Amino acid sequence: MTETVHYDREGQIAVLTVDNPPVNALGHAVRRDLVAAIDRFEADDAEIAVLVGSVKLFLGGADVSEFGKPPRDPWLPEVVSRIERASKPVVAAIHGAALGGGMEVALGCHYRVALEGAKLGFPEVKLGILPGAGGTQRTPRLTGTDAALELVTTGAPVDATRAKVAGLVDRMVEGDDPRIAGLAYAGELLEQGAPARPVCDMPAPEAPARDWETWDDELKRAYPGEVAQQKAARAVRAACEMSFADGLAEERRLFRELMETRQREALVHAFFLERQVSKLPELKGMEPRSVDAVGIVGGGTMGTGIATAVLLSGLPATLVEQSVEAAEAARLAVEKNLDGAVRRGKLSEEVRARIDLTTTTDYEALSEADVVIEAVFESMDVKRQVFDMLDRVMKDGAILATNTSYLDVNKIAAVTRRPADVIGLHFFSPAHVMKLLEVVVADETDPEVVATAFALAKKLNKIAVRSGVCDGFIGNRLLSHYRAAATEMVLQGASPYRIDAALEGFGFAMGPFRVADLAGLDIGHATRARKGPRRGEVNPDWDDRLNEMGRLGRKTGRGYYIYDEESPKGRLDPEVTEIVEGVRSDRGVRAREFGDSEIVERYLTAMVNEAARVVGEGIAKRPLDVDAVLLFGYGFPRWRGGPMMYADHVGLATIRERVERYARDNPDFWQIAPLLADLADNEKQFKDLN
Ligand code: 3H9
Repeated sequence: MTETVHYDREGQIAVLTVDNPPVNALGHAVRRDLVAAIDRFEADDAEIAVLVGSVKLFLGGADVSEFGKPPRDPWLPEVVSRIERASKPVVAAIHGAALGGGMEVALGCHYRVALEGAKLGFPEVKLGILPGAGGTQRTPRLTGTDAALELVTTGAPVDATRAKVAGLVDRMVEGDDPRIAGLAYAGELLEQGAPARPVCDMPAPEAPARDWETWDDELKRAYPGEVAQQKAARAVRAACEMSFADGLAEERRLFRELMETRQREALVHAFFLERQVSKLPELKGMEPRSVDAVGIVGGGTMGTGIATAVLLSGLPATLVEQSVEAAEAARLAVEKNLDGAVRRGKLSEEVRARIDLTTTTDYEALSEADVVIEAVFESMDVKRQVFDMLDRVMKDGAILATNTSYLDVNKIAAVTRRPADVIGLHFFSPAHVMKLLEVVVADETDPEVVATAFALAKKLNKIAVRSGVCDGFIGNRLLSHYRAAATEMVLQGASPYRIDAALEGFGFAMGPFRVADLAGLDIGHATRARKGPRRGEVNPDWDDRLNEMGRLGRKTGRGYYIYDEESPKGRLDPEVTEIVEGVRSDRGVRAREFGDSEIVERYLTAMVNEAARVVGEGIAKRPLDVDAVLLFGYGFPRWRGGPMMYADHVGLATIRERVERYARDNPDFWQIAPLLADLADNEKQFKDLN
């Protein structure tokens, strides 16, 4: 049995060091060893103890991988109480981070010192739960109720300085060694004869300055559909209105309720899939190539967004444009993005002053780049010309990437003498903000190049998902399919506004027609012109009509919605309703009613069915890759875990039955994906394929 908490002495001070890499999660062994270490401290003649973390942080919280499994004693609340009940004082010395259960352990200690730069907080709500080891009871006793509500309901950590101001820690010190900081503070406390000081004995907190109803209303508004935030607030309320022991029991009850929810399951799935997407069997043991300089070709919205993302990661970037004017315009666009990053607090003024984009019209300037990302006009001819040029100037071993959103990467690779070094890197706009990056692996792409793309994505702070080559890759292929399902519903009688509202009610950031307005109706128009309607797809004549009228969406102030000063976020347009009704009557369609649940079901069923095809064809390696694409690039609600998890929750037999039912009206469009049929037949789930 390995020991996860080491015990040693410095004079009269006992030092308890938690050592459970990589993040000192409070799994069963650590909980057990913490109790043993406190027992030893009590039996020892040491007069005070310091608790520190050995890895890069103090404690990362409960071990999330234990969620949903049978609990094992001792539970974290008992561990925290055991520390708190120690007869001699215990000091927490926090560096790096104290999160969730980790922060709760710190609150069980009698004194807290945090090192500059440490992050402290309660991310539990982001996992669909609430602090379940006394965090909702002890925090308000230290910080007051409003600050505690802010901490536990947003899940956002605060830095050591703010933690000190809020009263979450007693001290904030400079330095980088928590042991030294802890020993110094403990030495002082010893000299003062400071006693154990349990937070549970402190007076119950007052009601919040903003009353409970206001808090409740605000949480409902800020987190529509989610339950954890409101329950976390109820637990804090219990701290104000009950004894400490009863408050703890109430916290436990609410915690257990949340543990049983699908939201919790979905959010934990999202937490792990952020990390699992980059763990591909084909990359095991593969060393990525080193990337010290990045080139970008094309200074439009995508190119400048990508250049911004590269610069924000600390890598130098060189951007090639066709003319001096275009290069200058690109430089200005990147500067604007960087200034925006400073305003949003993503970049310090000091670092901002040091970074600068190199722009040029000369491809030779890319000859030393390790990776070049092409982001020129979406045309095979233009892309092939660019790749021909890149093939001539780039050094051996450099990676040639295309940001195409649907073109065949194999055909682009084929113009070069080095197809093994060619890959797709599909960024989403705005590229310096959006988390998702589709890594499109062509037939001849070298696995080392794939590994480098994943390493670069990490450096750029992106979530990379592997996709095979097909029209639209994973994300846009699904999008065009579920958009088609929405179009079919409009033709049959649902208004675009009703569809948007129903899907936003489900939790999507935006409904499909709002998204179309944002992207520009000309984009959808061009895509349809290129591909023509696919099996069973309704051609949305009204879209073409709006397009002809110059109503291209947000950028022209009118699309499906009207955007003006009065309604910057868009308001309904009766003219659109008229146009749609005109199309229905031209086609002899008698409109029928659609309820919200039918809208949501049809839309998601189309998404799931096409996703099953994408997985079945090997375009996505695993269902979780699809979930990641939809969560991080297409506004799917995180607390629902993604379309594949949604399908597993609904049941694949039900999804199949829906497809069969819809197929009665439109059998071409609603063809069941073989993988979906197969899983439903065998009573399996998508998650079995992860
Ligand atoms: C809680 O505490 C509930 C209590 O209130 C109540 C209890 C009764 N568990 O992110 P990284 C893994 S809820 C298990 O790349 P970084 C992670 O999967 C918990 N595993 O590192 C990855 O594994 P792999 C509240 C965890 O340096 C590896 O560690 N706490 C956990 O970029 C490295 O992770 C949180 O929500 C965990 N808690 O960031 C904190 N955390 O190598 C969640 C990480 O196999 N964690 N792993 O892919 C984080 O925010 C970041 O991981 C952290 C480090 C900031 C700590």
